[in-house]
Amino acid sequence: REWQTIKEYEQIKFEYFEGIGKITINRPRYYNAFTPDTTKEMCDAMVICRENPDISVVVLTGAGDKAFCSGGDQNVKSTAGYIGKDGVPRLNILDMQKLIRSIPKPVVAMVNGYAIGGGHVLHVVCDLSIASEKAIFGQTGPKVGSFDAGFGSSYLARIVGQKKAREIWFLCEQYSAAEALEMGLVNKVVPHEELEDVTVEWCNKMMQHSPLALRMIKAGLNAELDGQAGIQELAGNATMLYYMTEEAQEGKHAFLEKRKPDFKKYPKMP
Ligand code: 2NE
Repeated sequence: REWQTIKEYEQIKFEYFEGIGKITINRPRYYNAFTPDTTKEMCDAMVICRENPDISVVVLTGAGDKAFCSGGDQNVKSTAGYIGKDGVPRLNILDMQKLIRSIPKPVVAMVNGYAIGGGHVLHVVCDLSIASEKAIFGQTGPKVGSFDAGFGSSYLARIVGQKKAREIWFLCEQYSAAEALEMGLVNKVVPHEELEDVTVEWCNKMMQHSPLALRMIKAGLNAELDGQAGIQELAGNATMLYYMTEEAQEGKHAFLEKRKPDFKKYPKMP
């Protein structure tokens, strides 16, 4: 499979293959821990995935065979966040979480190794997680002086239940891929060497289906949990679909032609 580079970055790889945009955190030396600059690059690539009509599905993974992502890079953790090139402390991984959640396309975590701390949260917020048999999962926050009480807790609890989510955060244990599957934390576990093949197979299956239907399902599943921000997403999709109707076009045309709109001719469905 020949992945084509979409854009060059310093700390991630961003590639394309037959409808799939693949974002790979490329810091294997640090088990793919992210700095604010890594995250900035991931967000940039994610926005390109949202805007590019040739990309139907996004895959998120880590370089090498040790780690998917080990969370925030502890070397650059400061007193008010993680410090990047500009010297400003920030927690911009939350921006990436929001982008994963709101992009109207499926995002698949291809978990090739450790998914730990903020790296674990990243796979949690993806729509689907496919794990190598070698993958290991867990939160470490309370052990290393951090926590994610946002999606990393509430959405995790929606997935594995309140008791298990509290266990994961309070005990900071590590879980095998089999245990993750057992608790519904991942969708599938596959032999390490088959990870990309199976991920691409799943992407291909999704790409055979109606993108609008997948988009509406994602927005609807988000809306149930995300309060007004979730409703905004769902409503934005409804508006887009409404704009595609003749009825909505009539309103615009009438305004531009300086006449009264005639909405009577449009059907009122039961
Ligand atoms: C991932 C894990 C369990 C792997 O353990 P092991 O024993 O297999 O490898 P090792 O030797 O610990 O790691 C290999 C190299 O990667 C670096 C290590 O320092 C080590 O480097 P050297 O000693 O060879 O120089 N490395 C690994 N993770 C790193 C990290 N996060 N930052 C910088 N360097 C890292 C084990 O490495 C581990 O537990 N890693 C730390 C996981 C962690 O606590 N992450 C931060 C959680 S907080 C967070 O991510 C967060 C949040 O909670 C809320 C919001 C935003 C972020």
